[in-house]
Amino acid sequence: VSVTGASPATQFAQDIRDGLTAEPRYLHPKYFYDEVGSKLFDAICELPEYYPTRTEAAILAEHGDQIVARAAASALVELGSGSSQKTGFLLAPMLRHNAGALYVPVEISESAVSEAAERLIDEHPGLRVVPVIGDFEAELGDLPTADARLFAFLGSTIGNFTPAQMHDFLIGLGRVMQPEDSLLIGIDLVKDRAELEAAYNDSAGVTARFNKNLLAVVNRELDGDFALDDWQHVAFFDERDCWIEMRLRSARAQRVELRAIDLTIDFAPGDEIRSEISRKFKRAQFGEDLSAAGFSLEGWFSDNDERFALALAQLSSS
Ligand code: SAH
Ligand code: AVI
Repeated sequence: VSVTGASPATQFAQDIRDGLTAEPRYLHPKYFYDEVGSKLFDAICELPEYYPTRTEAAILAEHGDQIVARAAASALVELGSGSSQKTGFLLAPMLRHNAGALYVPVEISESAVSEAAERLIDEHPGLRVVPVIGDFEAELGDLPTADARLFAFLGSTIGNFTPAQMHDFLIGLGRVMQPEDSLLIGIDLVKDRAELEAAYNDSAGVTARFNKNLLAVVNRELDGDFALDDWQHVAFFDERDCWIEMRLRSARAQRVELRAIDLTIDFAPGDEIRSEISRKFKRAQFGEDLSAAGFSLEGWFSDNDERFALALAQLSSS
């Protein structure tokens, strides 16, 4: 099983060069997740301020059975599965209906997926796991087939796409899905600014370490010399675009060299690099976004405070 595209190393070098020479500068958030970054993300999920993970887990605990029953699926394809902490809420009911159910995690972080696969096989006897290590934004090659598959994209990772990227991603997904398949998407909902901003500015500083780890990844892969202590973590809610924006801000005048790609960049004090956006959604708009990409919204599961939601969708029948 494979995904197609340029070799990961070439793609990485190209993406970093493009992002750091663009105006404004950016880095692609998929590069957060080396082994250290994946562990830091897991630590974020445990933070008191980071409500999305525990809220989504509670929704899945309550509605997982019903979601799986409605999808009538014998395979779960999970995009950006990470350490698969919430996946059991879908796998357990699936295995009750179909003892030979199949789990297909699609993940860029090999370390996260191999640990998760071992644990899940231990916890769910009979489960078959076929990991796909690769980029879910690339053409999704030959995914395993089944009578009906449930595609899951949890954690509001879809919010890390711009609106245009999200549209293209959904169109691509529609092409690899069959009419019998279903799609479950976790989305973080618009709420009070203070609560949103606290989730990305935790008092223990874990999100700041996660953000700066992106520079450590670039240093390692491209023989770079970003000095992590000379960069500040910035995260704020941009009301106009309705997203949290994370940036890395240069604390002083500095020159950075990425020797492997012969790139030298001078940063002034206060210069910034955008490292992530994390969109916050509203139900009506999300339904429209789904239909614009050829899906219809079939189910909506949320917590009482409407902090987070799971949208269940199918390909529109036309
Ligand atoms: N689904 C988990 C993890 C979310 S973190 C949860 O809900 O907690 C986002 C995950 O998506 C990370 O594990 C990261 O490695 C993966 N990821 C991000 N961009 C990716 C890409 N383009 N292709 C494949 N995986 C990606
Ligand atoms: C994976 N993704 C949905 C997380 C988010 O909230 O956008 C990544 C993250 N960034 C900072 N904290 C968590």
